[in-house]
Amino acid sequence: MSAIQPLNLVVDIASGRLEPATTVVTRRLSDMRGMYADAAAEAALIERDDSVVYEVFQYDVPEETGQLFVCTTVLEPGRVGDEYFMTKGHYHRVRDRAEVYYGLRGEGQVVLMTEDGRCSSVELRPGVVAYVPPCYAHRTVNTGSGELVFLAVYPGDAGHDYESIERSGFSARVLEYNGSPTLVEQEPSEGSR
Ligand code: M6P
Ligand code: ZN
Repeated sequence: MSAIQPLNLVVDIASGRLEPATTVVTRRLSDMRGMYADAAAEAALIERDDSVVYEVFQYDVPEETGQLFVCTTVLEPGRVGDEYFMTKGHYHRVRDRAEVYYGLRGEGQVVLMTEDGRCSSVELRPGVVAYVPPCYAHRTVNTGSGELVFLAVYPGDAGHDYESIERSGFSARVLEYNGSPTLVEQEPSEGSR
């Protein structure tokens, strides 16, 4: 790829799209099979309409130290059983690469997990920055009734490690509990499916 020249990127808050975006990723429920706790509810929803859960609009840069990827994510509202719609989640392939999320519309949480499996969460809403420190797995959850839209910036050489999450999951999930989003620890057996 040729060197990136200085440029402006524009976020359309209404649609959540980043312009220009050179990569657009669309993930449906069927692309996330096995990630939600309630397998029966997940299968039923996929059977019914296999809805889009989220889209990512990214401006690609060379995958090199010193570069920064910029992208927006539009995460739809919804639930699989009691569990709110969420992103797949990942570690960075180069573990010690951090990331910043900036909330633009809607409400949600970023679930963070250390490599030894300790989970916590931080808020995401308009005007709020969520800081993902080096070495943490991260997943975004939409706990609101409208779309969750946020901007993310992360190092060009970070990469995505989805396999570790597909193998072991997150050790906590955000579930609706008595009407409120609650971070619930999972049994180790479930986390290590
Ligand atoms: C954020 C960033 C992206 C990521 C996207 C969706 O925008 O962290 O790098 O791709 O969320 O998350 P995931 O890749 O885990 O599906
Ligand atoms: Zn990341």
